[in-house]
Amino acid sequence: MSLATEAKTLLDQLGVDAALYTGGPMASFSPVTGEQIGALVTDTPATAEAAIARAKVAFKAWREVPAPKRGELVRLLGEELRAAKDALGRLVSIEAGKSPSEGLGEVQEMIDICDFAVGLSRQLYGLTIATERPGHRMMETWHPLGVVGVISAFNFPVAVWSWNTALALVCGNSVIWKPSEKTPLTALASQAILERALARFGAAPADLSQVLIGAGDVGNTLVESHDVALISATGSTRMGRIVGPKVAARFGRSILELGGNNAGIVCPSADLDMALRAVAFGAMGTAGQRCTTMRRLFVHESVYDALVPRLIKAYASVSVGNPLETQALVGPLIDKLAFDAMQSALEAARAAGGKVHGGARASVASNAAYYVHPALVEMPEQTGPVLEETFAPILYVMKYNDFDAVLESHNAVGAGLSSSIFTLDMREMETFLSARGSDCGIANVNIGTSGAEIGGAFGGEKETGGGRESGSDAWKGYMRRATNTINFSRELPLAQGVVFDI
Ligand code: UN1
Repeated sequence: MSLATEAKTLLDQLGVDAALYTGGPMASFSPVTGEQIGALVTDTPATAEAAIARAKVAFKAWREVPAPKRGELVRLLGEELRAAKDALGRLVSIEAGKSPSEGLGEVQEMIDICDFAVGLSRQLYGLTIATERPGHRMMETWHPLGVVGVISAFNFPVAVWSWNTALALVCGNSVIWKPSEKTPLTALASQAILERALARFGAAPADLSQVLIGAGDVGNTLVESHDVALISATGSTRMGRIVGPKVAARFGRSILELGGNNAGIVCPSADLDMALRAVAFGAMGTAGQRCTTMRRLFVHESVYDALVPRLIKAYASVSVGNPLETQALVGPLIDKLAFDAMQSALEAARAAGGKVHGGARASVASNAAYYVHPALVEMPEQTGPVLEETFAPILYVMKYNDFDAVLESHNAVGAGLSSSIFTLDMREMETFLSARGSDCGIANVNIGTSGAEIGGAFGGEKETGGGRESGSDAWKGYMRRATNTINFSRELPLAQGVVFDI
Protein backbone atom coordinates (compact mmCIF):
# COMPACT_ATOMS: atom_id res chain seq x y z
CA MET A 1 0.00 0.00 0.00
CA SER A 2 1.34 3.45 -0.88
CA LEU A 3 1.69 5.95 1.95
CA ALA A 4 -0.93 8.15 0.30
CA THR A 5 -3.38 5.26 0.47
CA GLU A 6 -2.45 4.43 4.03
CA ALA A 7 -2.75 8.09 5.06
CA LYS A 8 -6.20 8.22 3.46
CA THR A 9 -7.29 5.08 5.30
CA LEU A 10 -6.12 6.57 8.59
CA LEU A 11 -7.75 9.91 7.86
CA ASP A 12 -11.04 8.13 7.05
CA GLN A 13 -10.75 6.22 10.28
CA LEU A 14 -10.07 9.44 12.17
CA GLY A 15 -13.12 11.09 10.62
CA VAL A 16 -11.50 13.63 8.30
CA ASP A 17 -13.53 14.65 5.25
CA ALA A 18 -11.49 13.70 2.16
CA ALA A 19 -12.67 16.88 0.41
CA LEU A 20 -10.32 18.82 2.71
CA TYR A 21 -7.16 17.17 1.41
CA THR A 22 -7.88 16.07 -2.15
CA GLY A 23 -7.87 18.29 -5.19
CA GLY A 24 -6.64 21.37 -3.33
CA PRO A 25 -3.66 23.53 -4.29
CA MET A 26 -1.29 22.73 -1.40
CA ALA A 27 0.69 19.53 -1.79
CA SER A 28 1.84 17.70 1.29
CA PHE A 29 4.44 14.98 1.37
CA SER A 30 5.67 12.18 3.55
CA PRO A 31 9.35 12.55 4.38
CA VAL A 32 9.50 8.76 4.71
CA THR A 33 9.44 8.27 0.93
CA GLY A 34 9.01 11.79 -0.39
CA GLU A 35 5.71 10.87 -1.99
CA GLN A 36 2.76 13.22 -2.07
CA ILE A 37 0.09 12.27 0.44
CA GLY A 38 -2.29 15.22 0.27
CA ALA A 39 -3.53 18.08 -1.89
CA LEU A 40 -5.05 20.45 0.58
CA VAL A 41 -7.75 23.00 0.25
CA THR A 42 -6.26 26.21 1.61
CA ASP A 43 -7.29 29.27 3.50
CA THR A 44 -6.54 32.84 2.55
CA PRO A 45 -6.15 36.02 4.61
CA ALA A 46 -9.84 36.69 3.92
CA THR A 47 -11.02 33.31 5.20
CA ALA A 48 -8.67 33.73 8.15
CA GLU A 49 -10.35 37.07 8.98
CA ALA A 50 -13.72 35.36 8.84
CA ALA A 51 -12.46 32.60 11.13
CA ILE A 52 -11.23 35.19 13.63
CA ALA A 53 -14.65 36.86 13.62
CA ARG A 54 -16.34 33.51 14.33
CA ALA A 55 -13.80 32.69 17.03
CA LYS A 56 -14.61 35.97 18.74
CA VAL A 57 -18.28 35.04 18.91
CA ALA A 58 -17.37 31.59 20.23
CA PHE A 59 -15.16 33.13 22.89
CA LYS A 60 -17.95 35.34 24.19
CA ALA A 61 -20.11 32.30 24.85
CA TRP A 62 -17.36 29.98 26.10
CA ARG A 63 -16.02 32.42 28.69
CA GLU A 64 -19.39 32.21 30.46
CA VAL A 65 -19.18 28.42 30.84
CA PRO A 66 -17.83 27.51 34.31
CA ALA A 67 -14.23 26.36 34.13
CA PRO A 68 -14.83 22.83 35.52
CA LYS A 69 -17.46 22.36 32.78
CA ARG A 70 -14.92 23.52 30.23
CA GLY A 71 -12.65 20.89 31.73
CA GLU A 72 -15.26 18.26 30.86
CA LEU A 73 -14.75 19.05 27.18
CA VAL A 74 -11.02 18.50 27.55
CA ARG A 75 -11.67 15.28 29.46
CA LEU A 76 -13.67 14.07 26.46
CA LEU A 77 -10.86 15.17 24.16
CA GLY A 78 -8.49 13.01 26.22
CA GLU A 79 -10.87 10.06 25.82
CA GLU A 80 -11.12 10.56 22.07
CA LEU A 81 -7.33 10.80 21.83
CA ARG A 82 -6.96 7.53 23.71
CA ALA A 83 -9.31 5.87 21.22
CA ALA A 84 -7.45 7.43 18.29
CA LYS A 85 -3.93 6.90 19.62
CA ASP A 86 -2.80 4.17 17.24
CA ALA A 87 -4.21 5.81 14.12
CA LEU A 88 -3.03 9.31 14.94
CA GLY A 89 0.39 8.06 16.06
CA ARG A 90 0.79 6.23 12.76
CA LEU A 91 -0.28 9.33 10.82
CA VAL A 92 2.32 11.38 12.74
CA SER A 93 4.94 8.82 11.72
CA ILE A 94 3.86 9.04 8.08
CA GLU A 95 3.67 12.81 7.96
CA ALA A 96 6.59 13.80 10.20
CA GLY A 97 8.77 10.71 9.70
CA LYS A 98 8.95 9.72 13.36
CA SER A 99 9.56 6.18 14.55
CA PRO A 100 6.34 4.38 15.59
CA SER A 101 7.31 4.68 19.24
CA GLU A 102 7.86 8.43 18.91
CA GLY A 103 4.68 8.89 16.90
CA LEU A 104 2.71 7.17 19.66
CA GLY A 105 4.70 9.09 22.28
CA GLU A 106 3.56 12.31 20.74
CA VAL A 107 -0.09 11.30 21.05
CA GLN A 108 0.59 10.20 24.64
CA GLU A 109 1.88 13.71 25.29
CA MET A 110 -1.49 15.02 24.04
CA ILE A 111 -3.37 12.69 26.37
CA ASP A 112 -1.17 13.73 29.29
CA ILE A 113 -1.80 17.43 28.77
CA CYS A 114 -5.55 16.78 28.59
CA ASP A 115 -5.41 15.04 31.97
CA PHE A 116 -3.38 17.91 33.36
CA ALA A 117 -5.80 20.50 31.97
CA VAL A 118 -8.86 18.71 33.37
CA GLY A 119 -7.40 18.98 36.87
CA LEU A 120 -6.41 22.53 36.18
CA SER A 121 -9.99 23.43 35.29
CA ARG A 122 -10.77 23.29 39.02
CA GLN A 123 -7.56 25.03 40.05
CA LEU A 124 -7.44 28.36 38.25
CA TYR A 125 -6.54 29.93 41.56
CA GLY A 126 -6.05 33.59 42.32
CA LEU A 127 -4.51 34.90 45.52
CA THR A 128 -6.20 36.59 48.45
CA ILE A 129 -3.96 39.49 49.43
CA ALA A 130 -3.69 41.31 52.76
CA THR A 131 -4.80 44.91 52.39
CA GLU A 132 -3.51 47.87 54.36
CA ARG A 133 -7.04 49.30 54.73
CA PRO A 134 -9.53 48.21 57.40
CA GLY A 135 -12.80 46.74 56.16
CA HIS A 136 -11.32 45.90 52.80
CA ARG A 137 -10.48 42.74 51.01
CA MET A 138 -8.10 42.31 48.09
CA MET A 139 -7.94 39.38 45.73
CA GLU A 140 -7.11 38.48 42.19
CA THR A 141 -9.33 36.84 39.63
CA TRP A 142 -8.22 35.08 36.47
CA HIS A 143 -10.44 35.64 33.46
CA PRO A 144 -10.49 34.14 29.97
CA LEU A 145 -8.34 36.08 27.55
CA GLY A 146 -9.92 35.88 24.09
CA VAL A 147 -9.05 34.26 20.80
CA VAL A 148 -5.80 32.27 20.96
CA GLY A 149 -3.81 31.79 17.74
CA VAL A 150 -1.58 28.73 17.68
CA ILE A 151 1.20 28.53 15.11
CA SER A 152 3.02 25.21 15.22
CA ALA A 153 5.99 23.52 13.61
CA PHE A 154 6.33 20.24 11.71
CA ASN A 155 8.44 18.42 14.29
CA PHE A 156 5.78 18.09 16.97
CA PRO A 157 2.86 18.53 14.61
CA VAL A 158 0.11 17.73 17.09
CA ALA A 159 1.48 17.74 20.66
CA VAL A 160 2.27 21.46 20.62
CA TRP A 161 -1.27 22.24 19.46
CA SER A 162 -2.65 20.14 22.28
CA TRP A 163 -0.51 21.85 24.95
CA ASN A 164 -1.94 25.15 23.83
CA THR A 165 -5.48 24.05 23.08
CA ALA A 166 -6.12 21.98 26.22
CA LEU A 167 -5.00 24.90 28.36
CA ALA A 168 -6.66 27.58 26.26
CA LEU A 169 -9.99 25.74 26.37
CA VAL A 170 -10.10 25.23 30.13
CA CYS A 171 -9.04 28.86 30.50
CA GLY A 172 -12.15 29.90 28.54
CA ASN A 173 -10.63 30.86 25.21
CA SER A 174 -11.37 29.95 21.63
CA VAL A 175 -8.55 28.65 19.44
CA ILE A 176 -7.44 29.06 15.83
CA TRP A 177 -4.62 26.84 14.71
CA LYS A 178 -2.27 27.44 11.81
CA PRO A 179 -0.21 24.23 11.56
CA SER A 180 3.02 23.91 9.61
CA GLU A 181 2.54 23.58 5.86
CA LYS A 182 4.67 20.45 6.14
CA THR A 183 2.21 18.64 8.43
CA PRO A 184 -1.37 19.66 7.63
CA LEU A 185 -2.94 16.18 7.64
CA THR A 186 -2.26 15.46 11.29
CA ALA A 187 -3.76 18.88 12.02
CA LEU A 188 -6.98 17.98 10.21
CA ALA A 189 -7.04 14.70 12.12
CA SER A 190 -6.58 16.41 15.49
CA GLN A 191 -9.34 18.86 14.70
CA ALA A 192 -11.65 15.97 13.74
CA ILE A 193 -10.86 14.28 17.05
CA LEU A 194 -11.67 17.48 18.94
CA GLU A 195 -14.88 17.83 16.96
CA ARG A 196 -15.96 14.40 18.19
CA ALA A 197 -15.33 15.52 21.75
CA LEU A 198 -17.30 18.71 21.04
CA ALA A 199 -20.22 16.71 19.66
CA ARG A 200 -20.31 14.55 22.78
CA PHE A 201 -20.00 17.60 25.01
CA GLY A 202 -22.97 19.14 23.23
CA ALA A 203 -23.14 22.59 24.76
CA ALA A 204 -20.07 24.29 23.32
CA PRO A 205 -20.40 27.22 20.94
CA ALA A 206 -19.70 26.67 17.25
CA ASP A 207 -16.17 27.46 16.03
CA LEU A 208 -14.56 27.10 19.43
CA SER A 209 -11.61 25.48 17.67
CA GLN A 210 -10.70 26.03 14.04
CA VAL A 211 -7.84 25.07 11.76
CA LEU A 212 -6.46 27.24 8.98
CA ILE A 213 -4.47 25.47 6.30
CA GLY A 214 -2.20 27.67 4.28
CA ALA A 215 1.01 29.58 3.94
CA GLY A 216 2.65 32.40 5.87
CA ASP A 217 0.09 34.99 4.83
CA VAL A 218 -2.59 33.08 6.72
CA GLY A 219 -0.47 32.92 9.86
CA ASN A 220 0.34 36.58 9.42
CA THR A 221 -3.36 37.43 9.48
CA LEU A 222 -3.56 35.90 12.95
CA VAL A 223 -0.40 37.66 14.04
CA GLU A 224 -1.61 41.08 12.96
CA SER A 225 -5.22 40.83 14.05
CA HIS A 226 -6.21 42.96 17.04
CA ASP A 227 -8.87 40.36 17.69
CA VAL A 228 -6.35 37.62 18.48
CA ALA A 229 -5.44 38.17 22.11
CA LEU A 230 -2.59 35.69 22.28
CA ILE A 231 -0.28 34.25 19.65
CA SER A 232 1.48 31.08 20.75
CA ALA A 233 4.11 30.40 18.12
CA THR A 234 6.56 27.53 17.89
CA GLY A 235 9.30 27.54 15.27
CA SER A 236 12.61 29.09 14.39
CA THR A 237 14.15 32.15 16.00
CA ARG A 238 13.96 33.74 12.54
CA MET A 239 10.17 33.29 12.59
CA GLY A 240 10.00 34.64 16.14
CA ARG A 241 11.89 37.78 15.13
CA ILE A 242 9.07 38.50 12.69
CA VAL A 243 6.12 37.42 14.83
CA GLY A 244 7.23 38.84 18.19
CA PRO A 245 7.56 42.52 17.20
CA LYS A 246 4.32 42.43 15.18
CA VAL A 247 2.32 41.13 18.13
CA ALA A 248 4.06 43.54 20.49
CA ALA A 249 3.32 46.48 18.18
CA ARG A 250 -0.40 45.93 18.68
CA PHE A 251 0.10 45.19 22.41
CA GLY A 252 -1.02 41.62 21.90
CA ARG A 253 0.35 38.84 24.02
CA SER A 254 2.71 36.19 22.71
CA ILE A 255 4.18 32.92 23.86
CA LEU A 256 7.24 32.24 21.74
CA GLU A 257 8.90 28.84 21.70
CA LEU A 258 11.78 29.25 19.27
CA GLY A 259 15.16 27.74 18.57
CA GLY A 260 17.33 25.74 20.92
CA ASN A 261 21.06 25.11 20.96
CA ASN A 262 20.97 22.69 23.81
CA ALA A 263 24.08 21.38 25.48
CA GLY A 264 25.16 18.64 27.81
CA ILE A 265 28.16 18.73 30.12
CA VAL A 266 29.84 15.45 31.04
CA CYS A 267 31.85 15.84 34.24
CA PRO A 268 34.65 13.65 35.62
CA SER A 269 32.34 11.77 38.00
CA ALA A 270 29.62 11.10 35.41
CA ASP A 271 28.08 7.67 34.99
CA LEU A 272 29.39 7.28 31.46
CA ASP A 273 27.11 4.41 30.46
CA MET A 274 24.14 6.54 31.35
CA ALA A 275 25.56 9.63 29.69
CA LEU A 276 26.20 7.65 26.52
CA ARG A 277 22.58 6.52 26.25
CA ALA A 278 21.17 9.90 27.19
CA VAL A 279 23.33 11.72 24.67
CA ALA A 280 22.51 9.19 21.96
CA PHE A 281 18.76 9.69 22.35
CA GLY A 282 19.05 13.42 22.93
CA ALA A 283 21.22 14.05 19.89
CA MET A 284 20.12 11.42 17.37
CA GLY A 285 16.50 10.79 18.38
CA THR A 286 13.83 12.25 16.07
CA ALA A 287 16.72 12.68 13.60
CA GLY A 288 17.84 15.73 15.54
CA GLN A 289 14.58 17.53 14.81
CA ARG A 290 13.38 18.39 18.29
CA CYS A 291 13.75 21.90 19.57
CA THR A 292 15.20 20.18 22.64
CA THR A 293 17.69 18.05 20.66
CA MET A 294 21.17 18.00 22.16
CA ARG A 295 23.41 19.92 19.79
CA ARG A 296 26.52 20.59 21.86
CA LEU A 297 28.42 18.35 24.26
CA PHE A 298 31.20 19.46 26.60
CA VAL A 299 33.23 16.54 27.91
CA HIS A 300 35.81 16.84 30.67
CA GLU A 301 39.28 15.98 29.38
CA SER A 302 39.68 13.22 31.99
CA VAL A 303 36.73 11.24 30.56
CA TYR A 304 36.91 12.33 26.92
CA ASP A 305 38.74 9.23 25.72
CA ALA A 306 36.48 6.95 27.74
CA LEU A 307 33.30 8.44 26.29
CA VAL A 308 33.76 10.00 22.88
CA PRO A 309 35.10 6.95 20.99
CA ARG A 310 32.13 4.97 22.31
CA LEU A 311 29.80 7.70 21.15
CA ILE A 312 31.41 7.74 17.71
CA LYS A 313 30.82 3.98 17.56
CA ALA A 314 27.20 4.41 18.55
CA TYR A 315 26.83 7.02 15.81
CA ALA A 316 28.33 4.71 13.22
CA SER A 317 26.13 1.79 14.18
CA VAL A 318 22.76 3.46 14.81
CA SER A 319 20.07 2.23 12.44
CA VAL A 320 18.94 4.78 9.88
CA GLY A 321 16.02 4.09 7.62
CA ASN A 322 12.34 3.95 6.86
CA PRO A 323 10.79 4.09 10.33
CA LEU A 324 7.57 2.50 9.13
CA GLU A 325 9.10 -0.60 7.63
CA THR A 326 12.14 -1.16 9.82
CA GLN A 327 13.10 -0.83 13.46
CA ALA A 328 15.31 2.13 12.54
CA LEU A 329 15.93 4.56 15.38
CA VAL A 330 16.75 7.44 13.05
CA GLY A 331 14.17 8.33 10.44
CA PRO A 332 14.23 10.91 7.67
CA LEU A 333 14.87 14.62 7.70
CA ILE A 334 11.73 16.52 6.86
CA ASP A 335 12.88 17.66 3.40
CA LYS A 336 15.71 18.66 1.10
CA LEU A 337 16.06 22.06 2.71
CA ALA A 338 16.86 20.39 6.02
CA PHE A 339 19.39 18.14 4.31
CA ASP A 340 21.08 21.09 2.59
CA ALA A 341 21.22 23.05 5.86
CA MET A 342 22.87 20.08 7.55
CA GLN A 343 25.46 19.69 4.81
CA SER A 344 26.40 23.35 4.86
CA ALA A 345 26.72 23.31 8.65
CA LEU A 346 29.06 20.33 8.37
CA GLU A 347 31.05 22.14 5.68
CA ALA A 348 31.38 25.17 7.95
CA ALA A 349 32.39 22.92 10.84
CA ARG A 350 35.14 21.34 8.74
CA ALA A 351 36.35 24.80 7.76
CA ALA A 352 36.49 25.74 11.44
CA GLY A 353 38.73 22.76 12.20
CA GLY A 354 36.05 20.24 13.12
CA LYS A 355 36.54 16.52 12.69
CA VAL A 356 33.31 15.15 11.25
CA HIS A 357 32.16 11.59 11.92
CA GLY A 358 29.12 10.54 9.87
CA GLY A 359 26.75 13.04 8.32
CA ALA A 360 26.47 11.55 4.83
CA ARG A 361 23.23 10.82 3.10
CA ALA A 362 22.10 7.28 3.76
CA SER A 363 21.06 5.30 0.75
CA VAL A 364 17.35 4.76 0.47
CA ALA A 365 14.96 3.62 -2.18
CA SER A 366 13.64 7.05 -3.04
CA ASN A 367 15.56 10.10 -4.23
CA ALA A 368 12.89 12.33 -2.79
CA ALA A 369 13.50 11.22 0.82
CA TYR A 370 16.41 12.54 2.86
CA TYR A 371 17.95 10.10 5.30
CA VAL A 372 21.28 10.92 6.90
CA HIS A 373 23.74 9.24 9.18
CA PRO A 374 23.80 11.41 12.29
CA ALA A 375 26.97 13.45 12.58
CA LEU A 376 29.26 13.80 15.56
CA VAL A 377 31.75 16.61 15.10
CA GLU A 378 34.77 16.99 17.36
CA MET A 379 35.38 20.72 17.53
CA PRO A 380 38.51 22.47 18.77
CA GLU A 381 36.37 25.30 20.12
CA GLN A 382 32.88 26.72 20.12
CA THR A 383 32.86 28.70 16.89
CA GLY A 384 30.99 29.04 13.60
CA PRO A 385 28.08 26.64 13.16
CA VAL A 386 28.31 25.51 16.79
CA LEU A 387 26.76 28.82 17.79
CA GLU A 388 23.67 28.27 15.63
CA GLU A 389 20.79 25.82 15.68
CA THR A 390 20.82 23.55 12.63
CA PHE A 391 17.66 21.45 12.67
CA ALA A 392 19.36 18.16 11.92
CA PRO A 393 21.29 15.45 13.81
CA ILE A 394 24.63 17.15 14.37
CA LEU A 395 26.33 16.95 17.75
CA TYR A 396 29.35 19.21 18.29
CA VAL A 397 31.66 17.73 20.91
CA MET A 398 34.21 19.84 22.78
CA LYS A 399 36.73 19.12 25.49
CA TYR A 400 36.87 21.17 28.69
CA ASN A 401 39.04 21.25 31.77
CA ASP A 402 37.65 24.02 33.98
CA PHE A 403 34.12 23.93 35.39
CA ASP A 404 33.56 27.69 35.60
CA ALA A 405 34.84 28.14 32.06
CA VAL A 406 32.55 25.41 30.72
CA LEU A 407 29.57 27.11 32.33
CA GLU A 408 30.54 30.29 30.49
CA SER A 409 30.79 28.41 27.19
CA HIS A 410 27.55 26.62 27.88
CA ASN A 411 25.70 29.91 28.15
CA ALA A 412 27.57 31.68 25.36
CA VAL A 413 25.01 31.00 22.62
CA GLY A 414 21.89 32.86 21.54
CA ALA A 415 19.33 30.23 22.45
CA GLY A 416 18.37 29.20 25.98
CA LEU A 417 15.97 26.29 25.83
CA SER A 418 17.31 23.10 27.38
CA SER A 419 20.47 21.87 29.07
CA SER A 420 21.82 19.00 31.10
CA ILE A 421 24.73 17.99 33.23
CA PHE A 422 26.05 14.51 33.89
CA THR A 423 27.72 14.38 37.26
CA LEU A 424 27.61 12.61 40.61
CA ASP A 425 29.26 15.59 42.27
CA MET A 426 26.71 17.54 44.28
CA ARG A 427 28.63 20.82 44.02
CA GLU A 428 28.75 20.68 40.25
CA MET A 429 25.13 19.70 40.01
CA GLU A 430 23.84 22.42 42.30
CA THR A 431 26.05 25.05 40.69
CA PHE A 432 24.68 24.09 37.28
CA LEU A 433 21.14 24.53 38.63
CA SER A 434 21.96 27.76 40.47
CA ALA A 435 21.74 31.40 39.40
CA ARG A 436 25.24 31.23 37.95
CA GLY A 437 24.63 27.91 36.21
CA SER A 438 22.63 27.06 33.11
CA ASP A 439 20.71 30.05 31.73
CA CYS A 440 18.12 27.82 30.05
CA GLY A 441 14.42 27.34 30.72
CA ILE A 442 15.09 23.63 31.22
CA ALA A 443 18.09 22.41 33.22
CA ASN A 444 18.43 18.68 33.84
CA VAL A 445 20.73 16.41 35.80
CA ASN A 446 21.74 12.96 34.56
CA ILE A 447 19.13 12.93 31.81
CA GLY A 448 19.33 14.36 28.32
CA THR A 449 18.02 17.69 27.08
CA SER A 450 14.96 16.37 25.26
CA GLY A 451 11.84 14.45 26.16
CA ALA A 452 10.33 16.74 28.77
CA GLU A 453 7.17 15.68 30.58
CA ILE A 454 4.10 17.91 30.27
CA GLY A 455 3.90 18.62 34.01
CA GLY A 456 6.69 21.19 33.91
CA ALA A 457 6.58 24.57 32.22
CA PHE A 458 8.13 24.18 28.78
CA GLY A 459 10.12 26.92 27.08
CA GLY A 460 13.32 28.87 27.26
CA GLU A 461 15.12 32.16 27.57
CA LYS A 462 16.96 34.57 25.27
CA GLU A 463 16.49 33.77 21.58
CA THR A 464 14.23 30.88 22.52
CA GLY A 465 11.65 33.57 23.09
CA GLY A 466 10.86 33.46 26.82
CA GLY A 467 7.44 31.80 26.53
CA ARG A 468 6.22 28.93 28.67
CA GLU A 469 3.70 26.32 27.64
CA SER A 470 2.33 23.10 29.05
CA GLY A 471 2.51 22.43 32.82
CA SER A 472 3.21 24.25 36.08
CA ASP A 473 1.57 27.70 35.97
CA ALA A 474 1.95 28.18 32.20
CA TRP A 475 -1.87 28.47 32.15
CA LYS A 476 -1.51 32.03 33.42
CA GLY A 477 -0.28 32.98 29.96
CA TYR A 478 -3.72 32.07 28.60
CA MET A 479 -5.72 34.21 31.03
CA ARG A 480 -5.89 37.80 32.14
CA ARG A 481 -5.50 38.76 35.77
CA ALA A 482 -7.71 41.27 37.52
CA THR A 483 -6.79 42.62 40.96
CA ASN A 484 -9.94 43.34 42.95
CA THR A 485 -10.17 45.56 46.04
CA ILE A 486 -13.50 45.42 47.84
CA ASN A 487 -14.54 47.90 50.54
CA PHE A 488 -17.11 46.47 52.95
CA SER A 489 -16.65 49.24 55.57
CA ARG A 490 -18.55 52.52 55.97
CA GLU A 491 -15.35 54.56 55.52
CA LEU A 492 -13.28 55.41 52.47
CA PRO A 493 -9.66 55.23 53.62
CA LEU A 494 -7.15 55.87 50.84
CA ALA A 495 -4.08 53.76 50.32
CA GLN A 496 -0.68 55.13 51.32
CA GLY A 497 -2.44 57.32 53.90
CA VAL A 498 -3.40 59.90 51.27
CA VAL A 499 -6.02 62.42 52.46
CA PHE A 500 -8.50 63.90 50.02
CA ASP A 501 -11.45 65.28 52.01
CA ILE A 502 -14.08 67.10 50.06
C1 UN1 B 1 9.55 20.63 20.28
O1 UN1 B 1 10.51 20.06 19.77
O2 UN1 B 1 9.01 21.62 19.72
O3 UN1 B 1 10.75 17.86 25.41
C2 UN1 B 1 8.87 20.15 21.51
C3 UN1 B 1 10.59 17.32 24.31
C4 UN1 B 1 9.17 17.15 23.84
C5 UN1 B 1 8.66 18.39 23.21
C6 UN1 B 1 9.54 18.99 22.17
N1 UN1 B 1 8.34 16.82 24.97
O4 UN1 B 1 11.51 16.94 23.62
